[in-house]
Amino acid sequence: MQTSITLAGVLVAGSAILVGQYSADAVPGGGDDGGVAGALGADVIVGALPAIAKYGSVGGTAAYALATTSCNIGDEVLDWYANNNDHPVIPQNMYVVRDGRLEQIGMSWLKHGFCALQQSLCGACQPAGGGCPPLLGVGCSDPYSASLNGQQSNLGPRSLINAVTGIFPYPWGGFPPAQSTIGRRIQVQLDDLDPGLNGGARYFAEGMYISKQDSAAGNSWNNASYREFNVGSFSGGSYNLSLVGPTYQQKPAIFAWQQVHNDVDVNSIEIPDDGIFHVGSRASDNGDGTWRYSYVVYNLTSDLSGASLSISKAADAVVTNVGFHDIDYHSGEPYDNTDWASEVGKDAVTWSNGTTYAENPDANALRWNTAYTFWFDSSTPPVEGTIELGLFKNGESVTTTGFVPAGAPPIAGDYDNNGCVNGSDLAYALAYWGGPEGDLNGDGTTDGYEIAIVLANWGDGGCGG
Ligand SMILES: [Ca+2]
Ligand SMILES: [Ca+2]
Ligand SMILES: [Ca+2]
Ligand SMILES: [Ca+2]
Repeated sequence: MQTSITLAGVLVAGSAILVGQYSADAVPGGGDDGGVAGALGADVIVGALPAIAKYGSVGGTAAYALATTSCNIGDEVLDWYANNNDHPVIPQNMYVVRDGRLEQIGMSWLKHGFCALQQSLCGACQPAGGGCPPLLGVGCSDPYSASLNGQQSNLGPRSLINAVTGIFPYPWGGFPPAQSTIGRRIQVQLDDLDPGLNGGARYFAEGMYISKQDSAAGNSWNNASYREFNVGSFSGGSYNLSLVGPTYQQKPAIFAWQQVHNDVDVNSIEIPDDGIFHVGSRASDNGDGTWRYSYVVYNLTSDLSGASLSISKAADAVVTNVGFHDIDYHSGEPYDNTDWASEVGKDAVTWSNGTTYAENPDANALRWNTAYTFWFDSSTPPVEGTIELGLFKNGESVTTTGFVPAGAPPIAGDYDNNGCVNGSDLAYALAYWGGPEGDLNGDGTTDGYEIAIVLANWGDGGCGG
């Protein structure tokens, strides 16, 4: 297998500590995303995503489940008790990269762990017991098949989990029974998979574990991994999906965007006493005098959650085609799925859910293990600038950097610097006639050449002459 080729863009230089199985099936993550591999304490990761199960569709919504093999790469035994909250919970997601950006297109409820085999996917295992004990030994791995992760009776809601602490009420209740076929499983729209509607698209599945022991040890930064899949033929009410290539360990699927488009910039925000966001940005030339700006904000473990995104811009950057894509909760989760509204201001483009936590705790927030996508076109090329993320539960905000629209380049002949060329600038050129002030071509004088520039650029910048 030629995995060494695909590794180049993923393994960061200087990432000396590698864990996991370095093979055609898995690419080990390193300590480059906010933590140190092999940290002390219990440390669960997703070592492999080996299979997908499919369940047909209802009304255009298809259901799938993703097999996940976890590893304990820490130095303490990891609790895995089924009948209390001392066990991991396991969300599964799907994403697509199309039209130059990554979008989350599928989301499941949480599979609750219920005993662990003691296998050796990630290396030497010190078994914590025989058979399937309620513990995962140091160095050991535990496989959950796709059908187990799709077992509706053992899937619980995301909304009860604090992703920072890994704590949730157990037993949980008060939710409607699972709808047959699609309830609680990864739900994805058939239109998002249809090859006729998604030419050139690439697809990625993501699995994650949350465990309160792993969280308490400060080891939850590495709990998501992703793997590519292909969309095949249609049968039994949905598309057949096949996983391809390695599992990228300890990296959420936002890094697949960077894998497909190497001009994606990803920066991480670690909020003290809360969790981690990854913020990706990309700017590409549309070839028609405009640039497309795309942003993905992925909440890995923040309980505060996101409520708004603001992209700084130069005042004269003309912004059009503003877009937004979220992922809708389902199967009885309490959350509102209303899309965020956008506003193009003078100095920023902003999306917001338009409310506060106090007003509506179930508003559409960017909660843990979800990615929202934002985009627009601008008349100007990119510079590095400020991206501000508003936090839902405390109303504060955090910032990082990424590609943002620069100001318009100066127009030759715009002597009064008002962004356009017209009679005012012609008057300047005539006033400068014969002298060095106003010279545009380095010959030390303002003459017919400068008048010609003013006339050639007449009306540029939008003042219409
Ligand atoms: Ca971990
Ligand atoms: Ca929505
Ligand atoms: Ca002017
Ligand atoms: Ca001149």
